[in-house]
Amino acid sequence: HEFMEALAKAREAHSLEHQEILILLQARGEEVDALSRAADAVRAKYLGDEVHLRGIIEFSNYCRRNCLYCGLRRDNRQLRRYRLTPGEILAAARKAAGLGLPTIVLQSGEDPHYTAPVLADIIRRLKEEVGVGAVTLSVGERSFEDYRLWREAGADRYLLKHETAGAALFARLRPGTTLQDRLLRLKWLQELGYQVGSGNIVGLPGQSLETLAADILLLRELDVEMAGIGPFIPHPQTPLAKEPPGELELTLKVLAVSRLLLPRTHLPATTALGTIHPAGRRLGLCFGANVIMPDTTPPPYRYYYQIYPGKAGLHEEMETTLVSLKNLIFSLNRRVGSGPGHSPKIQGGM
Ligand code: MET
Repeated sequence: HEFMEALAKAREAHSLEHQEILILLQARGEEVDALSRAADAVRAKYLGDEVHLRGIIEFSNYCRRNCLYCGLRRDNRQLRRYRLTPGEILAAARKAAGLGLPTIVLQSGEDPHYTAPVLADIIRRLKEEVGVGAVTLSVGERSFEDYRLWREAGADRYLLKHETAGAALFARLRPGTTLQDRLLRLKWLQELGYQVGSGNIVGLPGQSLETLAADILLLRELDVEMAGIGPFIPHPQTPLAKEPPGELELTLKVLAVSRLLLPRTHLPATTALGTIHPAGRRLGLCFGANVIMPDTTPPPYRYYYQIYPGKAGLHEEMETTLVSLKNLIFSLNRRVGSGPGHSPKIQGGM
């Protein structure tokens, strides 16, 4: 009863109090189905049936950070490190474009080796030489000047997940960094005119449902254009190796509530979701997601980009992955997005 009231309010007003979010996150059995149906209806109403594909190029797994949950952390001496040259990055983007992926995400660990001008030059060439429809950056915390230079070079979007809205948990899991600093950067990126993506990890050790409700409210407050929501997956070469992974159902509930409260925000069915369960991505698309980000990092590097182990589709050819993703999209009576798939929230967006 309480549940149905909160769900109806979310579906109609796209606004909930912390307490009401908690009620939805505690959905069980048929309530979970009702949550999925509501999120799917809001997705269809505001974003239509297009599922946007974004090719992700993971161009370096060097990282100066030491995040407890991440396999790329600097104390992981067992990981083979790599960096793609600008030429390799451009070649990977050309291949992605040839396979029909209109936009590219450049992601890496926090690797100061790529100075701001070097990355700016790559961005410029991606737009001018390769003709990439939109370039998204996801290279972590840098200076305002760096972000400005990249924006001027033609970068359109920036992904910087807030990871967790629990400030104490954040500081514990990301030594030497603070939530406040991360949020400041999200503000800078918005000021610079990026389409900004954030997001959070579900099932982190020490996280509560209250923290997850705060995550969703923070995404809403930030009014992000994108939000990546995926389960925690323990990596064997990290201090969190023995912790249990985030649960599929809880991740789906966080995704669905986010869709209800952020009706026009792009939400990916994350690779992490597809990694903890074989139907994870399909379920994500049924719980409000409208984006998929296939890995377009060339082998063998892709294998070494181990944020978490067992990444879905790791050993497949890109062609094979795309065929199965398109089949998945068609099987849900959805369509593959055409064009750059800009946020409907920005001018000139669809
Ligand atoms: N290092 C970047 C960040 O923290 C990209 C994702 S983490 C591998 O946002």
